[in-house]
Amino acid sequence: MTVEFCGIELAHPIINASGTFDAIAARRAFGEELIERFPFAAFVSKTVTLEPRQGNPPPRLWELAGGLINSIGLPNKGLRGYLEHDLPELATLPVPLIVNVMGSSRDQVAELVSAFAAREEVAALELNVSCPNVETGLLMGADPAEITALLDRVRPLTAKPLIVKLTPNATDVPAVAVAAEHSGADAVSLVNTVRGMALDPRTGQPWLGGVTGGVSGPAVRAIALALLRAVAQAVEIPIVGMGGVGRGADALDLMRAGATLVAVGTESFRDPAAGLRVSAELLELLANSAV
Ligand code: RRO
Repeated sequence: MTVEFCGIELAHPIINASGTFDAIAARRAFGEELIERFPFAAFVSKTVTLEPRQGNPPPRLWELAGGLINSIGLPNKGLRGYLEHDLPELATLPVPLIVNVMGSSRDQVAELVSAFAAREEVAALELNVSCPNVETGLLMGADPAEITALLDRVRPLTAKPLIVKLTPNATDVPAVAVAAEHSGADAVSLVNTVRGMALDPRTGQPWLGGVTGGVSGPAVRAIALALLRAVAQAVEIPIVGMGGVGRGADALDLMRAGATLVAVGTESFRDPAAGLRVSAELLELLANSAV
């Protein structure tokens, strides 16, 4: 079952959520077998920023009954390090590469978009305007006017598909999606994580080094489904749905609500091959149902 997404042909509708699957580390840990049977139809890389970042202080994760709270804080090698070390290796993956970028100003995002516009290894760009763990990212993606200003600035810089990743932590998520569509976004993806917090049971103080974090996993599935349906009713551009997908049935739900592609995130931490299982289950369900 091939799927067309923004002019890119994919073998099936299941991709990874940015930052939840490290293809380079997976290759080291599991060998070429994982690469030959790659779990996703496209690979979305972890967010790249202009300058290298250390990320947030530990602890960075809290496990919930229904998922995780993360406060990772975008550790990455920065644009130059990514181009030099990661891009050559990611370009050898057997699937199209989508690079996720984030800046704390329009100029920073513009510099990142321009740099990747020139790289033929990159099939599409995902603009992360929705990280819950950096104040500026949250503000950009919560305000339709800010999304319009951002797209007006970066849209002319590349012919590659631009996917805007939406936060659920906004008053009016469909309004942000409409602003993205009107300013030339090719697709939107949702949801990034839902802001949450955990206390250390021994001290009563915040557990995470970043104090608050982003909730993901089964705990957010119903939130993602409702927001996806609302966004699908507001825009015509394709949607990448994500939020607590662990089975083919979860992916089918998001597709029924309007998603063209579905991303697996937190489930890949438990099972790095989860994408393969979800896509096999989804294809079976699609074969047996009139969607
Ligand atoms: O790195 C993170 O803390 C992070 C990012 Br960039 C994001 O977009 N979503 C998230 O839950 N964590």
